[in-house]
Amino acid sequence: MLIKVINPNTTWSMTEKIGECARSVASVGTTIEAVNPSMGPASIESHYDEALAVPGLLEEIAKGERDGVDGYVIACFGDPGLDAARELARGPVVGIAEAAMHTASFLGRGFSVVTTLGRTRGRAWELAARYGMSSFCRNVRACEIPVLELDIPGSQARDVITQECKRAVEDDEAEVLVLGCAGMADLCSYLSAEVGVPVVDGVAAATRTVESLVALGLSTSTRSEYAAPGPKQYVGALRGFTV
Ligand code: 2AL
Repeated sequence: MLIKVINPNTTWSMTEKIGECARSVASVGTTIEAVNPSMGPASIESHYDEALAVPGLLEEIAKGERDGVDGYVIACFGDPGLDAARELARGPVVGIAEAAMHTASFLGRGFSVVTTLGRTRGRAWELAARYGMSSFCRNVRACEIPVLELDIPGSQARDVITQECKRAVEDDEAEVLVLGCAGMADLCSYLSAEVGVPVVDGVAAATRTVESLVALGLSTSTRSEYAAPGPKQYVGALRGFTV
């Protein structure tokens, strides 16, 4: 089975970390191809970043279709381009926020999301509502750590995130924690041991979810909304996206 894990930002060190995490949970016999787009923002921390990350992400989905990929993970907590990716791909496509939130809902009555910048909290709340997770999501907490700081050796990021996770358990009465950024994937077991509640990393959860769907022979319905987009001309810088 070939699963393509797409980091929609263009920072290769983060892509490597995400790939290692996905490989560490994948079954024997599953190949993980971890990639990032060749164009787009270095990190995704605003609606602007998110919008401009999507064309490069869709280019990777289109390439994956030519390469016979069985399923895809979108490894950014805003789940950018998820609906569009589902229209292009034959196999299942799962975002890390949706996989993490659904997984957390199996493990306790309420979870808190611990994320990077405060300005991304609105998107996380919006996704919780979209995925039917509003009654499980107790809070979305920000550490005010920029995404790329997670990759700097010796930064205070791990300590700040640990403290925020402890506050989530105390103040929100969260029974489960959800990591709000793909760049936090490597902190999952450390945080779980430190804080004493299950901590869900979306990269691992989405990788296993895609694996399960493929193994079950299940893929996105093409019945209506997720049917392949109709033929249309795209012009200017987007002319390569004409279908
Ligand atoms: C993210 C993420 O997962 N990757 C990225 O570039 N930005 N999300 C976030 N909330 O910071």
